Amino acid sequence: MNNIEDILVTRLVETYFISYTYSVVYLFTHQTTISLYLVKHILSGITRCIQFLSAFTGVFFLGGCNLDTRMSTFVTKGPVAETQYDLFMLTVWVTLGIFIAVGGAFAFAIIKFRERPNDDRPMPSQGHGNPLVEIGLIGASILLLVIIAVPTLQGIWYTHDTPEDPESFMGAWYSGEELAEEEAENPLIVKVIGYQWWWAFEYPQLGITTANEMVIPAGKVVHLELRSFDVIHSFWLPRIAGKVDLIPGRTNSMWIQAGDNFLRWKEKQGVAGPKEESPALRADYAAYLEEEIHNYYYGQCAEYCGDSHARMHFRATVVDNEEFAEWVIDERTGHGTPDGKTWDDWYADYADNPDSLTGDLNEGLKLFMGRAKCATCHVVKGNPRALGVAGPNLTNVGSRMSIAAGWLNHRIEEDGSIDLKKQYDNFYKWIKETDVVKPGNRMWKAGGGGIGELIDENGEPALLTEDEIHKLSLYLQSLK
Ligand code: HEC
Ligand SMILES: [Cu+2]
Repeated sequence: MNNIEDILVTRLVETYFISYTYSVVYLFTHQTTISLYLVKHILSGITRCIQFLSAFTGVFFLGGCNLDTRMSTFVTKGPVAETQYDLFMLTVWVTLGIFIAVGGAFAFAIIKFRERPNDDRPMPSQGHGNPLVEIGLIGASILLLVIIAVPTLQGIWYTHDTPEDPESFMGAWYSGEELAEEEAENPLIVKVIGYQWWWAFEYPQLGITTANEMVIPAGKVVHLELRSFDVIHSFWLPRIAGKVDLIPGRTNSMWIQAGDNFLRWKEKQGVAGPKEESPALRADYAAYLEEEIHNYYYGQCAEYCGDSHARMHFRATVVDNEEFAEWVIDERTGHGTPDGKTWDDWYADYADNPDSLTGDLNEGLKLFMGRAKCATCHVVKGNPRALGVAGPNLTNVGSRMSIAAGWLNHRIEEDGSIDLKKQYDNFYKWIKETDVVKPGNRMWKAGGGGIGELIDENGEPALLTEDEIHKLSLYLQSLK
């Protein structure tokens, strides 16, 4: 979809550059051959060479443009991004029209009225404006602005007002048990909270919180509430929707949807009327939706927010209804102890006889709760004492495809699975030198609470050893 327009735009831009190059080449060769202009004016010849080469490089650079990238706004998914794309295209066409009209008049004037050798044409009459032309141009500009403004305003409202789509109501597709009855007629709500430099995603209806990777059901309306913990951030998931700012002290909202709902899909198929509903059609729609599932979208903070702004990414994974329900249960249940003890027993041993807790995972967990201070900033659901909220929620962090707000990736792009070796390396690298991975981040230094400022009993700096980092990394990998 949208392919023809995509191709057209690329071709237009290319054509523009190619014709520009052409005209430069033309002027250049024309003048040299006919009047040995270049010999006479060798310096201006060199300037022309430079102009020519730079135009030529421009063409090469454009050849590298690929519109189908993972953060492309040209290859869109879902109604919000599509609406924004259509608006963009409308603006492109209008401005292209202006460009051709103005550029055409300009080119015409330059060519027609240029000075020629032995030119004895009289000076054209010098006027100071023509009321008809001026009023006409003002009128045309207003008209063009209105043509752009109306759909722009419509688009703003469209993105803001979460549609009432009965098929997206939680009651219609969500099969988990945690849902309160009064939520049955609401869409899924996700609270997005921006922190320097990561994202929290809360699902208030389901009582879960995750970080940096949101999970959403395919083809369903999802209502977003956007807030900020500190400074202004901006939510931008290019192929699905964007951008709305997260502003301190205020809640903004928008909605997103990955893939079309049944109605919109039918419209696109050209099947008219809300009545058209046959099992075969439903099956086709289900097959379409199946393709949307397991799509993985890349997002980014789009408002400069400090040191590691450029490393404040996030992701959205699209799943089907059943997987979504399973994911919710996983997130709610959280994690047990490494060897299946109850947490009470584990903490009793931890206090009285920590040496009895052996093995890499137990060692890792002991560090996590103790010397390394991880639990003071991180929640791990299930663990009754890992309750810190200064950092991302680490429940199931071992199932996520990336860490450090999407900056360290361990997803295998071909099949969407996790590269375990890389995951281990990423955890290791992150714990060892978070300050290098993300300069300025709040985990390394947090006014004496960060892991870059660990101290021993004597108050001496005591950073984590390689062996400790190894065990912590293994422990984090086990959180899945
Ligand atoms: C002072 C609070 C603090 C402490 C202590 C702390 N962290 Fe963090 N942690 C953070 C913050 C803040 C982030 C987000 C950093 C960013 O992406 O900008 C984070 C991010 C992470 C992440 C990446 C999560 C994700 O989804 O991207 C992991 C994993 C992690 N911490 C593990 C640990 C471990 C292991 C320890 C103990 C060695 C630890 N943290 C100690 C605050 C803390
Ligand atoms: Cu930001």
